[in-house]
Parts: sequence; C-alpha cells; structure tokens
Amino acid sequence: MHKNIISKLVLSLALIATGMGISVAGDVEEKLIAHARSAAPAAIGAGATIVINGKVVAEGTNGWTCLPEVMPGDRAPVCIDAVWGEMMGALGAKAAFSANGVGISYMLMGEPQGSGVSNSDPYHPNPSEADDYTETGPHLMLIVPRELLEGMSDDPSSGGPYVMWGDTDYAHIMVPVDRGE
Ligand SMILES: [Cu+2]
Repeated sequence: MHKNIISKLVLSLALIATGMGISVAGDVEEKLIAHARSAAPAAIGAGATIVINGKVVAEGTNGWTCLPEVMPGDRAPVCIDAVWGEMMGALGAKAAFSANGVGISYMLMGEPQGSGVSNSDPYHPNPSEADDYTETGPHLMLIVPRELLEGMSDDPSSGGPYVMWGDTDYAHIMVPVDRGE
C-alpha cells in the first residue's frame, strides 16, 4: 500500500512535469507514447513519430505524427499528417493558414469528457461555457481547400460530418466514426 501511494505520487509529479515542458520519466513516457499512438489505426500509430510537449520522443517511419493531447491538459490523443501539422502550427501561432491539399487526422479515442471545444471559435476563453460547445466521440478530421466546405453542415448534433471552426483559417470537417468494437 505504501508503495502504491509512492508510485501514485511519482506519477502525479511526472504529470506535473509534463505540463511544465520538462522531460518525463521513462515508464510515464511509455504510457504517454502508447496513449498518443492509440488515436490512429494500429498500423499508422505503430509507425508514427511521437511528439510530447513539442519534443520528438520517438522517431517514426510513415510520415504520421501522434500527440498524447491536442490542447495542453486535454488528454485527447491525435495522429496527424503533414498538412495537419502545418495547420496546428498556424493555429498555435494564430497565423494564417490555407489548405492546398487534403489533410487527414485521427482521433479514434474521442475526447475525454469536458475537453471539447467551441465549434466556431478555436480561441474561446472558456469553451465549456460556449453556446456551441461540442464534444465528439471517435472521429477523423479532414482539412480540404475552403471551397469544398461550401454547403456542408456546421451542426455537431446532426449525427453526420460537420464543419468545425468554419469561419476561420483552421476550418476542417469532423467525421464521427465507430471504432467497430
Ligand atoms: Cu475538430
């Protein structure tokens, strides 16, 4: 029991360290890596580069990148391709972005409860209070050239694909999927 408390303490300290951008201990890092890879189908996750706190902790071979969380602290794992990498970089820097081609990302684990976003405003100061707060289960996300978004629903409750952040440079299509379990 004593040992258990200590290992819990070590774990929480390591998680605090993660939030501060400090390298994490080995077994915690392994868990975060597995958590990151779980966002995509196994074949993609296995070959992906893993980035934790902006640092590459495992080099991949297939051009995909998996992260243990999208926004700091949300615990929502995501695997992205190069176009998504560019878009997320622009999103983080509040910089302009326009898609020349298709970008694909996977969030097959969905988002932990309470970690959703405003469907219109990526920078909403308090997303859970937003009128258009949305939380999505397992899904894919597609970036396409803007003109292809025309006429597509932006209603997250439609049950089908919908546009997220449609009036921003970071517009993308959310595609709810079933994990088939
Ligand atoms: Cu989205």
